Amino acid sequence: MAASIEFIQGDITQVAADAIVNAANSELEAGSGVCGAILKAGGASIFEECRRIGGCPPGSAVATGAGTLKAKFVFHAVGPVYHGREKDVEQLASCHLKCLDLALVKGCRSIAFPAISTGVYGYPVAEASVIAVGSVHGWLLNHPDGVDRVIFALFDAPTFNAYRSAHETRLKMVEQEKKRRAGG
Ligand code: AR6
Repeated sequence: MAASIEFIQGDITQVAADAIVNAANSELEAGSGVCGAILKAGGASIFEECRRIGGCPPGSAVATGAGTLKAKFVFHAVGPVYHGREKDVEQLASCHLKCLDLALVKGCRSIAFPAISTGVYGYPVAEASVIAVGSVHGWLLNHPDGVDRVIFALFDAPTFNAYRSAHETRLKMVEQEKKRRAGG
C-alpha cells in the first residue's frame, strides 16, 4: 500500500498515530507550543525521559515513551532557530527525515508532525511547509513501505493551508515530470 500524507487542522496531542512528533529544543527541556501541549496531555514522564537522554542537536530527533498520550512514542525533533541560512533548510529537512527513520526502527506505521520551527523558532511558514512536505515525499519515495500514514497536524488555518498547498504543488510537479518522461 502506498503511504498517505494527510493534513488536519488542530491539536497534535489528539491525533491517533503510533508516533507524535514534538517540536523540541536541543536541551530537550519542556517549553511552550507543541512541547507544552505534549506535557499537559502526556504527563511529566515524557520529559523525565528527555532529561535522562540529556540533549539532541538541531536537525536530529530522539524517541521517548508517550506517557498518557494514545501514541506509542514521542519523537522529539529539534528544528533550527530561523536565521535565513542554508543550514536552516538542511536542519529542518533532516529532523523530519530522522523522525521517519525512527518510525521505521520503532515499527510505527503512522506518524504525526507539527509545523516544526514555525512557532517560537520563527521559520516562515511558506518556506517551512515546502521543506517539511518535500522531505516527507522524498523519504517515502525511498521507503515505499516504510509507514502507512504521515499526518501533518497544523494548529491554525494559514499553516494548514500552506502545508496542504505545498503538498498539492509537489504532486503536480511529480505528474508533470511523469508526463514529460512519457513524452520524451
Ligand atoms: N498542536 C499542533 N500544533 C501546535 C500546537 C499543538 N498543540 N501548539 C502549537 N502548535 P512551537 P518551534 C504550532 O513554538 O517553533 C518550544 O518552547 C504552532 O502554532 O511549538 O519548533 C520548545 O520547547 C506552530 O505553528 O515550535 C522549543 O524551545 C508550530 O506548532 C521551541 O518552542 C511550532 O511551534 C521550538 O519552537
